[in-house]
Amino acid sequence: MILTIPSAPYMDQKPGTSGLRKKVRVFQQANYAENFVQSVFDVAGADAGSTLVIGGDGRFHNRIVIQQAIRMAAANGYGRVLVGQGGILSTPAASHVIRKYGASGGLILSASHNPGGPDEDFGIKYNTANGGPAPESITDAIYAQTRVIDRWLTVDAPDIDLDTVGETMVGAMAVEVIDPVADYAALMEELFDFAAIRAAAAGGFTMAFDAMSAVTGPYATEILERRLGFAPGTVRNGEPLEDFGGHHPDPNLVHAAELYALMMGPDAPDFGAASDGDGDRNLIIGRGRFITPSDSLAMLAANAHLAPGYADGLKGIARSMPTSAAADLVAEALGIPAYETPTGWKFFGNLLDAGMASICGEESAGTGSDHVREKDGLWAVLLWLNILCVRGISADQLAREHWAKFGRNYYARHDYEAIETARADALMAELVDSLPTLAGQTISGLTVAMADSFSYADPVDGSVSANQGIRVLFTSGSRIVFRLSGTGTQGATLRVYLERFEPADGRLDEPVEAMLDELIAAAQAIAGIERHTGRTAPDVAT
Ligand code: VG1
Ligand code: CO
Repeated sequence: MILTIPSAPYMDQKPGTSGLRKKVRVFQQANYAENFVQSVFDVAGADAGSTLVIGGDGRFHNRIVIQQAIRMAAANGYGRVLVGQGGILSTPAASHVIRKYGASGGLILSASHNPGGPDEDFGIKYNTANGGPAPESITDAIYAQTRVIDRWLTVDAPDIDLDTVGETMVGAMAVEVIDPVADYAALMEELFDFAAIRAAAAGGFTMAFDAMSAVTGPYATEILERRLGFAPGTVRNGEPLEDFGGHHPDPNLVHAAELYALMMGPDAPDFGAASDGDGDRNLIIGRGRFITPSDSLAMLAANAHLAPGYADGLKGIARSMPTSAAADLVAEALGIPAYETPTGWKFFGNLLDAGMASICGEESAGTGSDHVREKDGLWAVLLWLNILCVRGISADQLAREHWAKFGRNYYARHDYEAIETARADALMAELVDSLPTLAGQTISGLTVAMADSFSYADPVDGSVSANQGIRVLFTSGSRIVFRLSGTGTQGATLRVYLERFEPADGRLDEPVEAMLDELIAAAQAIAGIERHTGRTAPDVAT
């Protein structure tokens, strides 16, 4: 029997860069998660009997929302729910499961790289039938619905056993608990030269993978240790924990400091990598050589043909606007189009569906391809392994060779976290006001060539997304981008992206900070960061 539970709207359920993210305590309020899930179902309007995928990154509060969402799906007319065992599905695995089983969509319960636990973050994201994050037209409609919602639907049924693979009925709906790893691992075997990687591992090639006590542990253990033969212990922090062991599951140089120290030390294995809370990000560090995510995108694109899944070449390369232009140079050399989209994976979906791009990437450690419709952490690690093992060179050698051919885009991102929202808004408003007069000015020795607020017109459906970040381009080819984060749950986070290009015959192996000195000073001057926020240095530099 379907129960209609009266409810009242919460006015703060606007999805950000990647779904709705709030503190767990916010999600624990009566009807809070239910209102959002019901709004998703109301907007999705799935055909009766269709399939819904549900998975999460295993963080605190996951199981409670999963059980509730299953009952609500039954009441909303879904015919079947596929849910990962233990409530676990990495974001890319969920995307694959949606596509493989023809589901009408999926709920991914994750706050990704944000910390987890009773006092930390939780999140809900809706993906559509193509396996990708719902586009803005849908997230806007979901938000509108959350502001008027007055009821949610459920059935009277007990919790299901999430830990045992198999099928149960909830009302008239079938719920199938699936192995979260099997389908994904099979897809990776299709795309990559596992034999070459296996041979290298057997021949002494070593690696370390830090799963950061998040969702990728079971995937990495199955693929790297069992199928590819890397030594037991290659996967570190491989058990998903509800609070990620108290750490931020964000694979950058600050939060994956232990891996970085290992890779720069005397006992470094040949290759190091890490992934984030929900398994869609990747960190790549060769022995003695950190590869920025922007460079990683370019280097993977330049060598992707060495993997069986990409042997026919790439159709195009897409990157988010703040990501460095290194990938554009590869696209130009390959004679394929390059696309520049706003931040967030949802903007790549149309390009991938239309067959206009094969590989996409973001400076925030997200890389992926048309094999799914999400960024994919382990996919990037496996493509790196495939390339290195087939070519028999190190990550450091590959990077040097790449720069010697294409030049180097020195790059860093500076994050100023938990700024008072009003101050951050004032800083951005003042930046916007200064745009008409910035061009021609010389700041910290750098002359501004062009400054604007980035607006994107989707080449497939024509939809326009404005106000996607402030770009300041200098006559030297350097660039600064300013934007506010859309994934934080506390105050505002200002992101400052710094990029300086050195041509192939330029200074290719200098310390990054030193190369970006002038740009860092210019960013302070242009945005008045200290004046607005009182901060003289970022909280996180990656
Ligand atoms: C950040 C990154 C963005 C990424 C998003 C989701 O967004 O900058 O590139 O797509 O997180 O990543 P923002 O708005 O905070 O800058 V994840 O791994 O949360 O799914
Ligand atoms: Co993520």
